[in-house]
Amino acid sequence: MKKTKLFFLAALTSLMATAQTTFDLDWFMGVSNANASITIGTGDTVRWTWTDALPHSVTSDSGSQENFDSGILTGNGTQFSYTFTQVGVNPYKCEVHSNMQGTITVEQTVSIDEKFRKNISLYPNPVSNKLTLVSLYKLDSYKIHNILGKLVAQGVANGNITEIDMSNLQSGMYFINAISGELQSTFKVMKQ
Ligand SMILES: [Cu+2]
Repeated sequence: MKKTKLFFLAALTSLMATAQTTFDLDWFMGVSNANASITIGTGDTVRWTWTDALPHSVTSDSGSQENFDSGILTGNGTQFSYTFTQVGVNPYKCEVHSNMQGTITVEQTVSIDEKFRKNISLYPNPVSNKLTLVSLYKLDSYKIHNILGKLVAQGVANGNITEIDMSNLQSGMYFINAISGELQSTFKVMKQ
């Protein structure tokens, strides 16, 4: 009985650990390198969506681990997907606009929780007033606990970029809990 349960748990864990993800990136004139760059696991797919009416391509650059090229496509809502299978670094660009570029970093497949965590950044830290949370997963909500574990603030997150006003919190260490569906991750932030 015990062995069966353990086996089931192990099977479930390995299933979760290899779940593949599709990451969405907006692709448009003026996109920043940071917003066009992402860390994924082997077997994950990146899907670029054209969000302006200009012609663009998604084209791997020299030195890229894998070769991919959408060709030059035009049209708001146009999409190009590519599944990365090799560990490595993939700089890419738009062949029409040389300032549109980013990097897809592919690591050995990691759990969804790890991917979630790796694709969230918070700044500034330490923070005085406004904390910005950038996540490639669209966030639903956030919670802030103090060092004693007391919930001191919470709110609805606003998709990929969430701004949190921390101006009325006392100085000290806080734990920011970023939540997206079933996924959540906690980050330490110092309030000045
Ligand atoms: Cu372009």
